This record gives sequence, structure tokens and C-alpha cells, in this order.
Amino acid sequence: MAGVSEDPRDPAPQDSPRDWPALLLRGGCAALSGLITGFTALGVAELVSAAVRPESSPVTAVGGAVIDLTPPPLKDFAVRNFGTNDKLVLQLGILALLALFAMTVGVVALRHRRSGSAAVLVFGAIGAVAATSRPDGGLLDAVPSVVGALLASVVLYALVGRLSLRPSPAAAADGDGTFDRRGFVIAATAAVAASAGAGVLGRRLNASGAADAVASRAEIVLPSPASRARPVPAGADLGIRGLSSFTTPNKDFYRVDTALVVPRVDAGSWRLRIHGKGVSTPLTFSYDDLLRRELIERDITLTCVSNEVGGPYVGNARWIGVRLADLLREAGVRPPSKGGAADQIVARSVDGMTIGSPVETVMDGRDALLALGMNGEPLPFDHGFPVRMLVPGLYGYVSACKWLQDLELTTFAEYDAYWVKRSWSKEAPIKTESRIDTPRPFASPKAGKVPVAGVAWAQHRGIARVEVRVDGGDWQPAKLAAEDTKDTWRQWVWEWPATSGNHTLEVRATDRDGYTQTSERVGTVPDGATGWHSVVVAVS
Ligand SMILES: Nc1nc2c(c(=O)[nH]1)N[C@H]1C(S)=C(S)[C@@H](COP(=O)(O)O)O[C@H]1N2
Ligand SMILES: [Mo]
Repeated sequence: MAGVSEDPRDPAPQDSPRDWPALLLRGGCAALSGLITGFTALGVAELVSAAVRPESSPVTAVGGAVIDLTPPPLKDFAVRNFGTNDKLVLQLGILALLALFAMTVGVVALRHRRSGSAAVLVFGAIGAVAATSRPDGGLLDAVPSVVGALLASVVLYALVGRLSLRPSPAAAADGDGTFDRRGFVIAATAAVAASAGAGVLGRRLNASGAADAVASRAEIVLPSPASRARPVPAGADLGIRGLSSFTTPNKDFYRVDTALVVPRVDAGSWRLRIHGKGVSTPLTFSYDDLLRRELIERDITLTCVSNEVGGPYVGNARWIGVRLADLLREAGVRPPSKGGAADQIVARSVDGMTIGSPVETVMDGRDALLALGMNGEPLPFDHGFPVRMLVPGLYGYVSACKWLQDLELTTFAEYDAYWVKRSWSKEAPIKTESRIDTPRPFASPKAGKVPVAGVAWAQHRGIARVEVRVDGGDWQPAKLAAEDTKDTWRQWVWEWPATSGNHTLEVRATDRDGYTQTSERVGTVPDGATGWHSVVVAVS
């Protein structure tokens, strides 16, 4: 043994050089086994989720849990920076983490086969816990994660087994070995093919569940409303280039919700329950029950509390629905001012969202709706099909529950809805706001007459005045477009005699209560942003 290092700490004796390419190949195959294992878990879980429900698939469930657990400032950051792509970014992030973890587990399994498989089961348990603890989750929702993880742990055990060393005549001399490369490739290919098959089939089945909902929507013919909205006045839309259109087309209407999978509810089996404190007659309605009632049509501008000054989360549509106050009265509900026991109405969606609105506001005579139609068609899935709530004058998170299925009368003292638990205000009337749509920030219009135009809103109060100023100078009155209703936004324009150079444009609105927007900048949490929208332009 002369010349051979006896030091057990020496990993690579000099005269017995390790076969690095072979080591790397084996390690790489181990990491690949881990990846394939992760793929198996997800593919199988997707297939099983088709038998349970699409939302129970682990990536969706973990994503939903992450959304619920994310602290509001971070959520705000995500919405601001990724916009409506925030959910895609979240899912890609989860997949990337999962891939890293899976490769690590594969390498660990090379040394400790059982520990590797155990780690896969732990990951399955995380998916199972996330799925069952979703607000609308049940024990059954654990099944896709559990079955996926069990099969995946077996796959990992089998794949890594193919990587065990077989002493070869050449390797025996220096302690390195080779593994059954052909066996590994066959096993890995089989695992990938089976997992992909399960995943694709699962996706198909989940999509066909949605097909019933799509078919139910396609069959709906909205009857003409008993009370029509009056036609939008001719002068409500100034038709200026770059200015938001008065009515926001459905495809351009902002979307804000926590749903990773947009719920696809079959209108045929949909039911709405009204129950709770002070309800003398609990009621249940089907979609057809609502369609047969007196329908009203109204223009209402919806706004999100997460809208930053100058932000995009506001839109105006023509809605068709039934008066919520009528249904409440039929159920025996009285507002608190008439001795009613409940001051909060909590709307629950099929995906477990809870949204609480003041009973007093809903019953004060304004057009609080259970909406079935949006801009002449049944509600799009993204916007709450089959039925959503709308209360003119209140931010969406306290009024506009989509995919509605339950209305419970309770009190603000007794129950905090989803966003209230996350530090947003219990009550949140929409603040008076204005936004410059054109010119765009950093635009470079030519010197001369430049139309500065935008929208202003103060739902259920109405806009009385809009003013613009340049470089902190005197406020100039803007021309207001014709008012549709006090529940809708209002366009405005000011002809700016622009001179060349850099300029800052600012806007402020005054509502019909006489309140003028404050210059004080506050963020969106807890009850909506304030401050003046400003735009910097370089006039050439
Ligand atoms: N079920 C459900 N309804 C919901 C939400 C949600 O996350 N889930 N978000 C609310 C919020 S915060 C807003 S601003 C409005 C947005 O409605 P839209 O997406 O149709 O514009 O929906 C409200 N209704
Ligand atoms: Mo919102």
C-alpha cells in the first residue's frame, strides 16, 4: 500500500483520481430524478384534482395560501409591479422553488434513498395542508396532493435505485462504479411519459368541468329590463384621443381578485342563500328566479381601494340586475335606522372570499344590485358570473363580491371580512379622485394647444368641478363632460397653451358635497389613496 494515502479525510487520493465526469453524470441524473419526481407529483395531482375540483391542485392551493398570507404591503407591491400578471409571477415562482427543491431531494436520495422519498411526502403534506385550509377547502382537497406525493415518492425510489453502483472490472480498482444507464433512461422516460399523460388528461378534465359553466352562460338570454338606464348623454364622451372611453368595454375592464383559477359556475345549479341575524324568512334563489324578477339597468363606476393616485383600477359599465334591497326586505331585513338587528351584510363567493357592506347603505335607496349582466351580456367569468354584488359609492372590497353564493346578515362587531382581517377598513366609501389620461407621462407634445384630459369620480356624490394647473401655477377650470349619473365617472378636458420645455400638470376634483381633493398623499391602505395626480411632459 505504499504510496497510497491512508488519511481517511482525504477524499481523493492522488494516485487514485476520481472519475469526475462519471460522478457528475450520476449527480446530474439524481437531480433529474428529483425533477421528474416533482413533475410526477404535479401531473398525478392534476389528474386527481379533476375528480375532486380544479382548485384542489397543489400549485393553485399553495398559491392561494401564499396570496392569503402575504402581508398587505407586499401584496400591494406585487399588484403594482406585476399588474394583472401578479398571479402568473406567483405561480412561476412556486414552480421554480419546487424545481430547486426537487433537484436537491434527488441528490439527497442518491445517498439516502428513503430520506429522499420521505422529503417528497413532506412536500405533499404542505400541498395537502394548503388545499384543506383554503377558505372554501375541505378534507377532500388534500387527496390530489397526497396521491401525487405518494406516487412521486415511489418514482423517486425507483429512479434512484437505477443509479446504484454496479462494480465494474475497471471501476473496482479505484472504488468508482457505473450504474445501469440504459435502465435509468428507460425508467426516467417511462416516468416522464406517464406523468405528462396524467397531467394533460387532468387539464382536459378540469377544462371540461368548466365547459358546463361555459355552456350555461352561452344559453342565457337577458330579458329587457323593467327599468332601463337612461341613454348616456351625447356629451358624456368627449372622444379625445388617449382619454378613457366613457363606457369601459368588458375586455378592458380592470380585474382585481384573489382567484388563481377563475371560478366557472354553472348557472343551472347556482343558488343564492339569504340568511342570518334579523332575517325572518331565509330565502334561496336560483339564477332563473332572479332572471324572472324585475330587472333594472344602471351605469355604475366601480373602483378598487388598491388604486394608486392616477392608477388603472377603475372602470365604468352598464349593469343589469335585481335590487338587493328588495330581496332583503322580502327576507324581513330592516336597516339599523329602522330597528334592524344586523348592520353588516356579508357576501360570500364560491371561492371563499368574504365582503362586508353596511346594511344601512345597501337599503338607503341607491341602486345596490345583484348584477347578472355587464355591458349587454351575461357577466363575464372574470367579473363574477353568474351573479355579483355592486353598491354604488363603495370600493369593490366592501361591496362588489363576484361569484356570489351566500348573503349573511350579521354585525360589524361580530364579523371581520377577508380584507378587514388584513388591516383594511371595515367601511370604505370611494374617495373623490381625478386622473390625467392624456398627455401620458413623459410624452412630448408640440408647443401650442394641447388638450389635457382625463376622468374624475366621486360615486354617489357626483363631480362638481375639475381644475388643472401647470408648474404649480393658478388652478384653471377644466371643461366637464355631460354628467350621466352621480354614480358614474365624468370626463373633463382643459385646453393647454403649451410652451416648450418640461412641465408638470396637476389635477384636482371637487364633488357635489363641496369637498375638494386634498394634496396630502396617503397610500391605499387602509381605506384608499389621496393626493393629486400629476404628469410630467416635455413639450417640444
Ligand atoms: N370573489 C371575489 N370577489 C371580489 C374580489 C375577490 O377577490 N374575490 N375582489 C373585490 C375587489 S377588491 C374589487 S376592486 C372588485 C373588482 O371587480 P372586477 O374584477 O370585476 O373589476 O371585485 C371585488 N370582488
Ligand atoms: Mo379592490
